[in-house]
Amino acid sequence: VRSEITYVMIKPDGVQRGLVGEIISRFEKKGFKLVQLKMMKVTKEVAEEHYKDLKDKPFFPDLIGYILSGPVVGMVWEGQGVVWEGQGVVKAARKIIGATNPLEAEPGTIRGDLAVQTGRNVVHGSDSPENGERETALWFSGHGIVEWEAHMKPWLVE
Ligand code: DAT
Ligand code: MG
Repeated sequence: VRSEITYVMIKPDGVQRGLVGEIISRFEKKGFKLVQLKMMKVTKEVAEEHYKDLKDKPFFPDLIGYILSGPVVGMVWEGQGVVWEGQGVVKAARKIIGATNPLEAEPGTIRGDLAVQTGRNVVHGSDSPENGERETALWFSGHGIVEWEAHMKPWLVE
């Protein structure tokens, strides 16, 4: 079995505000391993599939409009032994991202530091290992991840 992965996406506001480097840098500096990365124009089909669990929510049309409003940067991160509260990179990445509502996100998190509104919360992170796999397959349409040997792991974990 392969390591747990999470799909992280810089939303159109993050791209337009010039936060791509800042956001990537936070995961990179934490010690996660980048295994996929792409800038892309989103299609309605992919956006709706990505957020299918929310399709009955009143904010769904606005959410899809937001995600379609400009290019996004999608990436996949592996945790390299990171475990937080018994779970891997998915949970740890969401800790770095912060609460859905940026006004409730702690300072030091991406949303807590860089965003002010739920409807412009700059970044997405998978909410389960299953969704990490599902979203990676969806956004990278079966291209999978790049297998490479990162040499930092023994410097991150005992
Ligand atoms: P998250 O992005 O933290 O995983 P989610 O999966 O519950 O949050 O919702 C996906 C996105 O939908 C979220 O980033 C912003 C939008 N959203 C969620 N709840 C909302 C609400 N109550 N009003 C407006 N937009 C909302
Ligand atoms: Mg979510």
